[in-house]
Amino acid sequence: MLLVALIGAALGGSPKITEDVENGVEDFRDWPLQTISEGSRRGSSTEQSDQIEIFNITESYVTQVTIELRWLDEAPDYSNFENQPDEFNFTVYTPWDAEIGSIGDFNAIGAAGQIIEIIKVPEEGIEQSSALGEWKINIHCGNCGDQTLSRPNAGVLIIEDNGNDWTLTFKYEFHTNN
Ligand SMILES: [Ca+2]
Ligand SMILES: [Ca+2]
Repeated sequence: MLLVALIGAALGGSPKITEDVENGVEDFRDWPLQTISEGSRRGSSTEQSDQIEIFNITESYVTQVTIELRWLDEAPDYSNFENQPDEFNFTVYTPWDAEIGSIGDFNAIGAAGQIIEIIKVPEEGIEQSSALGEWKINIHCGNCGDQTLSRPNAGVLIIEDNGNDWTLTFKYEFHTNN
C-alpha cells in the first residue's frame, strides 16, 4: 500500500489509479452514479396506526436512499368547514440493522404534507454493498384533525377525520459501470 502511494507520488499521478491498474480491477468509486426509483406506492392509514411497507434493493454500491411520504387531507364536506391537519412520520429499518426515524409533521390546512428522508450509506457500507436487501418502512399516522366550522362562535360541531391516504416513494443512488 505504501509502495503504491510512493509510486503514485513519484509519477505525479493519482495513487488510486496506480493501485487500480496494479490490481487489474476497476474501482467502483470511478463508476458514474445512477438513480433508480422504485416508483410510488399508495396506501391509506387510520388515525394512530402503523403500517409496514417493504422495498428491496438489488444493486451493489448504493450510496444513498431517498424516501418521501406525501399526503393530502380530504376536502371539507361543506364550505363552512375546514379540515384540521393530519400527522405522519415514518421509521426506516435498513438491511444493516440501523433504525432511522423521520421527523413528524402535520400538513397545512388545504395543502399537502410531505416528509423527505435522505439516508446516506456509511463509506464502508458502500464498499460492502450493505444496502442490498430489504428496507422496511413503518408509516405512522398520528393525530388526524377533524373538520371544524371555520366561522368563529359557531359552536363545537365537528365532522370526524379518521385517517388519510398517502403516497410513498423510494429511490436510491448507486455506482454502476453498466
Ligand atoms: Ca384532517
Ligand atoms: Ca384526513
